[in-house]
Amino acid sequence: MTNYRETLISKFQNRTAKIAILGLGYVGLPLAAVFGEAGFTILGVDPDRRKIDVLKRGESHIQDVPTEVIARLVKGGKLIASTDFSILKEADAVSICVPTPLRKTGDPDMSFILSATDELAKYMHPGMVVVLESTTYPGTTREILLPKLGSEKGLTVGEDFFLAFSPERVDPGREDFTTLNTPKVMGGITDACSEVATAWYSQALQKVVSVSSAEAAELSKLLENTFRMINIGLVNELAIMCERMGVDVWEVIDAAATKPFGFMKFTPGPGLGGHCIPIDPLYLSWKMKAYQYTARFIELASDINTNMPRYVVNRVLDAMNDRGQVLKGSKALVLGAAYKPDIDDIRESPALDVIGLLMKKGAEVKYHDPYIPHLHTHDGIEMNTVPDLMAAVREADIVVIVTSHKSYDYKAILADAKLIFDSRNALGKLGKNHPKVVRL
Ligand code: SAJ
Repeated sequence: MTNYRETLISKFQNRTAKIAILGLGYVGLPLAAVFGEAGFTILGVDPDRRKIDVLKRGESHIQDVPTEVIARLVKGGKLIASTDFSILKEADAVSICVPTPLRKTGDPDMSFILSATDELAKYMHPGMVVVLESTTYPGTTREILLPKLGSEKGLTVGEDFFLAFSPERVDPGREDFTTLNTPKVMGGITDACSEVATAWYSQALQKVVSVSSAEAAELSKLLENTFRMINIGLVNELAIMCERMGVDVWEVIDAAATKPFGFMKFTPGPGLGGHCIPIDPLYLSWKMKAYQYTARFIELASDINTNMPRYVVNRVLDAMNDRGQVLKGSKALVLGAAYKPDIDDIRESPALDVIGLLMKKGAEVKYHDPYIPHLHTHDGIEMNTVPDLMAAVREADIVVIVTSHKSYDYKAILADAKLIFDSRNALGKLGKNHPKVVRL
């Protein structure tokens, strides 16, 4: 009777284990690079032919993975990239890093996990370890992956194969915390699963933290991002309350942030963007419905955050009205479309909502973003960034700062603009009590 636990652990220790990364996006490719640099042979699988063609040329399509790393791994035969899932039959270890978006209905879209698991199931063999990294609701690993990879294949988990969940903690563009040095939580279906998966990841990552179950690992990730979403909702509601009372919310938050313990600074804004924070918590509230429980904090915070674009546009209306101007027919310039500063990602960006709502109020809307050359609004309108920022600032009746990229010269913008609504306090002290500036 082969002891697959020992066999696998020794293969990880002597680097003879063949590692497959299923999904080569902003999570999978950095993970492939980290394991490749640790001396493993990597089988990179992704259905997107374009990604695979780029990798085969020894180039990287992910900003956090330098092309020279991919070139070195490909040239050394340590990274084999393919759209052909059948190479998984050679794998000893498989990490699944596929997207988990939401459907239009707000329910989890499990299609990527299901198709990846169904493909992998075709190539399952005794002596494999599988780790799911995609953020998902608690129970996914046990309820979906375990039957498809185990009992339906005649394999016994914890003996013939090993199955665990390990939440991704990749923050694209961040340089201080990377895949290599960010502590990694690992929770197995059985203790042996945790042990084998931890032994695997520990060969390359600096710190792996074992927890007692896959559910604990799945839920820890949702707590991390739900914590952020709820606290952002709190300061967004604080901004609404401060405006009612005529108090400067930015001053209030800065004052609270002087507390050296027991407080963590979050800042209000025009809404919640990105592919993690607005989405991950809804995986938890959705799952809780199966337990006849309403996750009220999540639903309330989600409601407040979702309403912020509309709140911002109403404040823009008020700012114009207070100056005897009408938004309808006016020229509005939205500054910053990416979902957060200094990146080129527009997924779920509140800028898309603000642009759409300004258009619905009859404004003539343009946008500028050095990272986002073009965009489609939720109503499918295609727009390109204005080519000449300062000309657009001078032409606009109101400039609406939505995302505060560092590259903007806010002093020059303030000098040339007629009126600015600053939803991010991008102008800082420049904008405080300035006749041309209204802040969230
Ligand atoms: N936001 C606010 N106020 C804040 C912080 C964020 O309005 O105080 C907005 C941002 O503008 C953005 C959205 O929330 O639209 C999300 O911002 P984020 O800073 O949470 O950035 P993300 O979405 O890139 O979150 C990722 C997450 N990383 C992972 O899931 C692995 C999150 O856990 C990280 O904490 C976050 O990066 C980070 O710290 O940069």
